[in-house]
Amino acid sequence: MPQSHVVTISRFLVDQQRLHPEATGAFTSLLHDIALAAKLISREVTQAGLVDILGATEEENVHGEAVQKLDLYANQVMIRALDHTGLVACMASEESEGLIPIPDKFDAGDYVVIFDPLDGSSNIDVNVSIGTIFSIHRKRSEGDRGVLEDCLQPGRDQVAAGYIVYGSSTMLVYTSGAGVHGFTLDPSIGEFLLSHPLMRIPEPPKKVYSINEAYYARWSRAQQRLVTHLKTEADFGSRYIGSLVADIHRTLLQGGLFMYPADTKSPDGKLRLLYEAAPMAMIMDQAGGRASDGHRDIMSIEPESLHERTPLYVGSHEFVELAEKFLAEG
Ligand code: FDP
Repeated sequence: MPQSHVVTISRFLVDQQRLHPEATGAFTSLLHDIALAAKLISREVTQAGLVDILGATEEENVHGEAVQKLDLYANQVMIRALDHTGLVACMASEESEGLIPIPDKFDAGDYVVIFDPLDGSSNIDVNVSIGTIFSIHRKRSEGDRGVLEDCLQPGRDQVAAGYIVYGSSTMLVYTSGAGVHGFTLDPSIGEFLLSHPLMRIPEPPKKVYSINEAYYARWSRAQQRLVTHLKTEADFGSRYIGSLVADIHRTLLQGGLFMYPADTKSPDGKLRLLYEAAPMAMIMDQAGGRASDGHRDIMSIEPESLHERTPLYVGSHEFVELAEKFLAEG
């Protein structure tokens, strides 16, 4: 069906900025820079099968996982898109152990950007959707440049969060606290076009749970009971891609419950609070859903370290509450 009008992400961001007369335009530019990085990463991801770029490098990231070449590329693209703009106070990334400072030769700004440049990277070689996740805070320390404490802020203090999913099409989904908006990349013109304004998790939701069920034996009794309940009594179906951005994107569009619980091997779960759980929590919250660590809201957790992990239960409000109820019963 022909569109009556086409809204590019640039146009949309400028229109949003106009709703806030006090805005300086810095935030609009920052999101614009992230959208540019997304296009560069998307180009490389879609060409990955064509060029000799696949396969792990010799290096390991700070979690001891094999780093794939595209991870390094995506990390560099994000850093280079943001470090020289004068908008960013400091950055942190899954691929870097410590804080990523803004080089002295560039001005620093007010925003702190934390990202996972290429999440789900074990899926690259098998052509499964992967993604970039970002979380934006305002610097709260006094100095000119950001410090670690600026990154260790709870999810509720995020000023924006989003992800890009590199799937059958590339989509950028973000919120700055006024709803969740999705843009699809039109590769023929190189523009993100508004395709999903004001996204809401469907009500009633699709009854789908998403978890790596192969870890069943490592779960707590309560977790085992929850999943048994969902499939035997509550009549749920199951979907698990094993790529967080893709699993969350499906959950946002259709409803359901995504879980990555604590288990005997990973007592704090596997997923990272600052650049996986917290940004997804803000998106879900803004879309009418919820995110929890099984006991408390992800948005309320005060982080203690950059790469801290958390169990994650995210998706439709009623399903996250159901999970919390089972876990509380022990
Ligand atoms: P990956 O290891 O491929 O990078 O946090 C990383 C992540 O993928 C998530 O994207 C995904 O949801 C999860 O790990 C999958 O973990 P399991 O293989 O343990 O299910």
